[in-house]
Amino acid sequence: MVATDDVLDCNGRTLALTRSAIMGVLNVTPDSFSDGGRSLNSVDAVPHALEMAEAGADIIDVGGESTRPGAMQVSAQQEIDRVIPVIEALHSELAIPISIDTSKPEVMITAVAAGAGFINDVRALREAGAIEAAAKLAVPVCLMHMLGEPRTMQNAPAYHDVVAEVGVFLEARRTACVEAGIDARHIVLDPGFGFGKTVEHNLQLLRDLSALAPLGTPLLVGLSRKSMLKALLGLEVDERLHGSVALALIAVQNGARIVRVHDVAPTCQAIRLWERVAAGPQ
Ligand code: 7PM
Repeated sequence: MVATDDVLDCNGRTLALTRSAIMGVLNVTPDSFSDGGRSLNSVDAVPHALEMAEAGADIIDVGGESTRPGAMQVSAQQEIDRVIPVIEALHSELAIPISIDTSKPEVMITAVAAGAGFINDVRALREAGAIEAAAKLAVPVCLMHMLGEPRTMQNAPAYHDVVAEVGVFLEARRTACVEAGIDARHIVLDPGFGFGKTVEHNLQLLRDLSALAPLGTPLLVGLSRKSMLKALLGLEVDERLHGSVALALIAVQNGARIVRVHDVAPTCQAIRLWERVAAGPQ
């Protein structure tokens, strides 16, 4: 088991993992599905991020590429044009770390130069040049499991044992990253809920999340507003707040150290209350 520090140094800003951390989602994409078009550009995105920080976010995840099945491909330059003004503004207006949600090495390099201190990559640094770029930038990275590619990942995903297979993939990516020179203490793993998974796969991963924790690396989990809430409760995107809070809380109870959420205030309240209960008599 790899020793993990209780704090991550994110380009000079600290992300404490002594308690669960809340990652607020900031989409800077014209086709983002779940924020009702709120964060279309840097003008709207910056106040929204400040609001999330005020509500208790520990880190803001800025993304300029939609990973929605069937979403348009975006060039590195388009992604840079979308996210860099937002990262620069947030870096000057906020004290918490900023995460860049990208798979492209050019975007990682430009974002970290603009003040980002964490790389969230749904492709787990498998794009050409990404692992080398991340190693050189020396910021923490989140490696996520995805079966296939966004365009096709929901076409009848199948596993023999989803928890074991996701675990093997994450372990292999972690090893590849350490061999490429990434500090093991800078690695965070994510089972990738909804990324090439059926509802049953998602439920099994959530149930057995702690089976991924002995990998010795902090787990990040994203369940906020995801379509399993449609499948299980019939909820449309704008109706998924309560279910999302419940799923985030279950994830933390089962070992998640960072939760990636759209609705920071209610998630933060639920998790802080549970932590106080779990802490026992003071
Ligand atoms: C359409 C489908 C739009 C899915 C947006 C999404 C995760 C992530 C996303 C996650 C990490 C969403 C997702 N999900 N990064 N990026 N983990 N690390 O619901 O689960 O936000 S995009």
